[in-house]
Amino acid sequence: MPDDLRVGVIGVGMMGADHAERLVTRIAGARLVAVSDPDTGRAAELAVRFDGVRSIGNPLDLVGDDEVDAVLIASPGFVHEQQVLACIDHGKYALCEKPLTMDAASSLRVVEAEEAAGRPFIQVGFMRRFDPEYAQMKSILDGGSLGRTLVVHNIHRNKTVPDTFTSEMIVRDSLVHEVDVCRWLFGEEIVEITVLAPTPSALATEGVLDPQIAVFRMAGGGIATTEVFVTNQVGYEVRCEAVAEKGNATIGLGQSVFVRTDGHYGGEIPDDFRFRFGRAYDLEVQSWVDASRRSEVVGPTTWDGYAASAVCEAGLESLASGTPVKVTLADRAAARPVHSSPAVN
Ligand code: ISE
Repeated sequence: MPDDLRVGVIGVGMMGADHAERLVTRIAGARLVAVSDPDTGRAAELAVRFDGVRSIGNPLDLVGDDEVDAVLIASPGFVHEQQVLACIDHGKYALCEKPLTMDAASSLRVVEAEEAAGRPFIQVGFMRRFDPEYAQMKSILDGGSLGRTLVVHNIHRNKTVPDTFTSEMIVRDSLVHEVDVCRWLFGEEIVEITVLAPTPSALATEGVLDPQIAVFRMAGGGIATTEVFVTNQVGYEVRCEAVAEKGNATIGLGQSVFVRTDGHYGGEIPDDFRFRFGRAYDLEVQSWVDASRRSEVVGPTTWDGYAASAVCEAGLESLASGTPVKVTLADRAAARPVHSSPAVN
């Protein structure tokens, strides 16, 4: 293995700051060397907390910096395309938070840029694949003892989201996780999506369709349902049940320590994804660092990011029309196995 991977983080809001801290405190073989954020005060504040970390104003300068070997992109989705393309241009490995980009056409440009470069550089941050519970479920389903998977039911609830979170973001930023989970669990593409919205919660921001219910039809005939409810008030709840011919598997029941006290019994519900998926993020980033040091890319690919963007784009069309919308992928689909990335236990 070469020396430590020198990592720059672009975007140090909630998720980027969490990743920066993770790189410094929990990841082996990596060194955080630079951060960049449009809020330069926020970047500078984070940089001074750790030794040897520079704050670089322009994210593209961070990508091109000679002392940065690899880039973790945790900026908002609408700037991903430019930043990811810059990484490919400079031949630098990147872990890009979901969504890969904002629509299918721009995600396909990223796939094509990697193809033109002759090898992959980008891992997409679909971290549920690294969550030990999801990974175990995947290996049980792939093991075949339950027979063929017929149906998957997902629940994805956030306690609250910022007032700026729109109906479209519920599809592109939240539902996109289940889009990837279902492609990965079934090992097939999604060929049709319907997104329906019941009467919104009175606690949702005015005009925002929350909750939403999505139905995916899989290429092999399976069906998946997902409830996304981003202002559910209770806490962060992500569950998944796969129903197969001879049994079913459920994850996300949150059955950790069960306490009885003061007339109540039960466990804790985490407030947000940083806690529920903390271990998954650690495993994801460690796996990215290890692979980058070996000059490899593992985990979700740009094709996975592209397919998810295409499904979400069709999902937005369905949300507007209330009718099912077919998903059409570029011709390369045949050449790409859906679960090209290994399950990580
Ligand atoms: C956020 O961006 C995430 O990725 C979380 O996992 C998801 O639960 C949340 O709804 C998104 O806003």
